[in-house]
Amino acid sequence: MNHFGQTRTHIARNHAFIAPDGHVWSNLPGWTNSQAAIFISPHMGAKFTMSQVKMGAKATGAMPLPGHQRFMFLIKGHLWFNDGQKEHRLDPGWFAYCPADQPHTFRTTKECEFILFEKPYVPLAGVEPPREFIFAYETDRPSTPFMGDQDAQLRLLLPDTLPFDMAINLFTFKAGTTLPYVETHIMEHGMMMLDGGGIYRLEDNWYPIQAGDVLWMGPYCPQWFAALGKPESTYLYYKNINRDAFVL
Ligand code: UGY
Ligand code: MN
Repeated sequence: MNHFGQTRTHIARNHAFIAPDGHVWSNLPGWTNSQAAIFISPHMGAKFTMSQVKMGAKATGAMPLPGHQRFMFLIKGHLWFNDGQKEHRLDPGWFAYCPADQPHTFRTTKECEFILFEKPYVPLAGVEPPREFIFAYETDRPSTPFMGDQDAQLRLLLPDTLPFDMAINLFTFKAGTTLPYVETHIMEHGMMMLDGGGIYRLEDNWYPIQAGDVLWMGPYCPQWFAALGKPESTYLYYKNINRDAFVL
């Protein structure tokens, strides 16, 4: 379908709404038979990257840059991930956390897709950085009501402890549920709507949002969400945490 110059995508100085109609896929250095759409990057002012990766059959991946950690969340197919000790099979809903500079490889037999976050690790004096890989399934993590609201359930996929400078969370809202207030905070977010949808407010813009849409919220971007029209809405999102404001 030709959209005659129309798109829902909107890139602002401190936030972005990225709809699937505009995705452009490109090769990743060192990877074979794989392509990525890099939604969020330092080129737009973010301090992390968020991409969707499609790996073809019999494809292989490469390490991130030195000092960079990585988080992979499977959305289609399956991936074989080797942490040097053993090979782990990751299916949709499974995720892998790779600490910075920990050697690993991964490969496919058939096609797969995942959401990839990468971030330079920010060391903290006196605290040992994470050294262990993490492999788990989303419901292996407990879900807790957000600020007491049973209809807004938050799942932290990574430990919220000082060695970790990033969080990746799943947030599930019953239809008609909202964030309790318009949040404005120093931390950034990169998020993808996985199920359902609603209305997302970013700064003074209001976006109808549905599964497959991606948002970047820069530092201090006022943000609010109302889930509409489906039994439940779930989004996956990144947040930088646990560091002094000057290096967060
Ligand atoms: O973790 C958060 O800041 C979360 N409540 N923000 C959001 O969902 N936009
Ligand atoms: Mn927030």
